[in-house]
Formats: sequence, structure tokens, C-alpha cells
Amino acid sequence: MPAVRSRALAHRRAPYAAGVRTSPTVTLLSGGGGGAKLAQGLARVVDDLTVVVNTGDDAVLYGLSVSPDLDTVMYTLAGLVDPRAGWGIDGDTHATLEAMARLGEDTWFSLGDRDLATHILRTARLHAGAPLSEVTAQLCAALGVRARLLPMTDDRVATQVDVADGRLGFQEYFVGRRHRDEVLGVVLDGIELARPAPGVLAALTEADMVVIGPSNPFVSIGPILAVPGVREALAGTQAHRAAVSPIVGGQALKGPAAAMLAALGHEVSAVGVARLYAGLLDVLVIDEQDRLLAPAVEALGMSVVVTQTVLGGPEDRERLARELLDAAS
Ligand code: FO1
Repeated sequence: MPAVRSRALAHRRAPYAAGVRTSPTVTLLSGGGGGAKLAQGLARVVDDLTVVVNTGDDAVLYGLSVSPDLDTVMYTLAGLVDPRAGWGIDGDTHATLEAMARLGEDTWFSLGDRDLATHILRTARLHAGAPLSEVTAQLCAALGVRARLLPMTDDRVATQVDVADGRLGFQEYFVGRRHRDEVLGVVLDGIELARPAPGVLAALTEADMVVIGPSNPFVSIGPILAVPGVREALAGTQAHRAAVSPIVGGQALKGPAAAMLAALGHEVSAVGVARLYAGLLDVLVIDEQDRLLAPAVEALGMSVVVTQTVLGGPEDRERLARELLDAAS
């Protein structure tokens, strides 16, 4: 077990260390996918969990506001997510989408019937003037999610991707074109004017531990860190800060993270990920397959925990969550 720097929980959080509280206060930064799985693991071992979620890949379809990463984390924590796809609701039907196709509409973005209820309610509440953070809290309460889910911002931020034939909206790139295009650049439209959603900065500065999930550093974590004030809050927090590398053995477990690292001129490895997060981390968790990279990561000023990061079911997610907490104490 590597030595941890002054942000170790035992140093900072006497009440937790002395056993006054039963578990630390943890904030996870997450996209969908791997971040949602880790959120489930953390929710099983931590009483006070906040998940700050990327909203840069939110989209409007048929006039409905869809927040894929928020919903993926929410459905995962509610035990509703489709385990094969990793998004959407398990066992959902698609009668509405089929009817849309009959009406001549494009149906490239697969919205299930039950999932649509979430988007209809969200859209109605947003149109009535409620901020996304409030709507998210309402949805989570209704679905029995105990963790606090916060959108990174209540303001509109749209992740766009520059490819050879122009600029694409994120979902057009990711789902519509199956992230086949080489990414020449990532644009976060609206980011300069975005403000962190209520509670986001406090969740970073007041937590015992902040974890960056194994999500895409450019299009999942990047937008969260780019919301004005968030990167600074993470750089300055006394919380113990850890990330789980989304790159294992030179590959992304899912999605275009590896291809993006390469296309944007970064090393496609846990070391490349560590460089992106340098100055923001006390610990990087890397996979056993990448054990030999540990010295190069440590040279960037962070400790390394080597473990199995390819997550299976809920028990496996819980195991990684416990290892993260152990690393901090
Ligand atoms: N991902 C897909 O690959 N294809 C889809 O048709 C799709 C639909 C979809 C509907 C609702 C939702 O919440 C998520 C959905 N996703 C789909 C996942 C999502 O678009 C991406 O995984 C994330 O945006 C990337 O984090």
C-alpha cells in the first residue's frame, strides 16, 4: 500500500477516523458507464455519497430533454439499468419508438417506453422553470435513490466533437455515427457561462474523499472539470483525491476514450490518464495489467494503487469502492 500524502482521511477527518461517523463523505465525478458502476459500489459502502454527473452529452429528442449520464447513474443506483447495454431501463419496450418510425421520424437514438416517462417528466418540470438539479432530485427520490445526484451545472453545456467533415453534437458522434470518426477536437459550447449546480463546489470542498470515476477524461470528466470553479475546487480541496483509470492494458473498457487519447496526442495508457489529471490527484488506481506503469505514474506526483479495475457485478463494484476507501485511510 503506498504512502498517502497529507490529504489522507485520518489526517483531515478526525471525526471519521475516531469512529464518530460510520463512513466518510464521498463525492464521485462521473459520466455514464464505468462511473455509474463505481457509483453503485460506493453507494453500498458509504452513507453519504454525492455523484456529480456530466451533462455535456444531454440532448433534445422529439422536444424532450434527455440527460443520458444522469439517467444512467440514476437507473444504476435504483437497480433499474439494463445490464447489457449499461444504459436505459432493463426490460423496457420500444412501442413509442416504433410508432415514431411509422410517422417517418428518425429513431437512431433508442428511447424505451419507460425511459420516456423520465424524459417527459424532466421536460415538463424544466419548462415549468425548475432547474435540472431540482428535477434530478425529484426523479431520484421517486426511484428510491439515496445518493445525492447533482448535474455538474443547471446551465446548458453542449459537448461537440470536431471530426474530418465538421462539428457534430455529442450524441450524433457517439450514437448516430457510433464514435467511428477520428476526434480532432472537443468543444464545450456554453461552458464559459455555466455555473456549478447548487451543492457541487461544497461537495468537492467538504468531502472526505473525491473520486474521479473511470469515465472518459475528455467528454465525461473534462466537461465537469471545465465548469468554472470546479477544477479550482478540486485542486484546492483538503479531501483525499483518487481516480480510477479508464484505460486498461492500452484500451478503453468501452467507448472511444483510447481512440480520443491517441487522436488528441496523448499516451494511450494509465500514464496518459495520470498526466491529464496531474495536480488534481493523490492516488491513481490502475489495473493489475498495468502494474509496470506504476513508477511512471508515481513520478507525476501521485500514489498508485494496483488492483482489478475491470468491474463485474455489484460485489465487484463494492470491492473496488472498499479498496478506494482503504487507499485513503
Ligand atoms: N447509447 C447508444 O449507444 N445507443 C443508443 O441508442 C442510446 C440511447 C440512450 C437513451 C437514453 C439514455 O439515457 C442513454 C442512451 N445511450 C445510448 C447511452 C448514451 O448516449 C451514452 O452512453 C452516453 O451519452 C455516453 O456517456
